[in-house]
Amino acid sequence: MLEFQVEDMTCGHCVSTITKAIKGADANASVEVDLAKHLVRVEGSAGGEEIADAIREAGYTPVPSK
Ligand SMILES: [Cu+2]
Repeated sequence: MLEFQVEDMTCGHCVSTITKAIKGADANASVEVDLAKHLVRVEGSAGGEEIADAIREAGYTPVPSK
């Protein structure tokens, strides 16, 4: 499982943008978001860099936390 801290993810719109971006990089990924803690958890086949790039391209700043 991959986990990212995304401090600039602040509302439901951010959550859906980020979720879509991750699924664009890995269609079968399961994405779990804890908005209050600004955490994004991803279970899938893509690597951490690939997922981080997708989040960055969506305009957010992921910091790997695991
Ligand atoms: Cu937002």
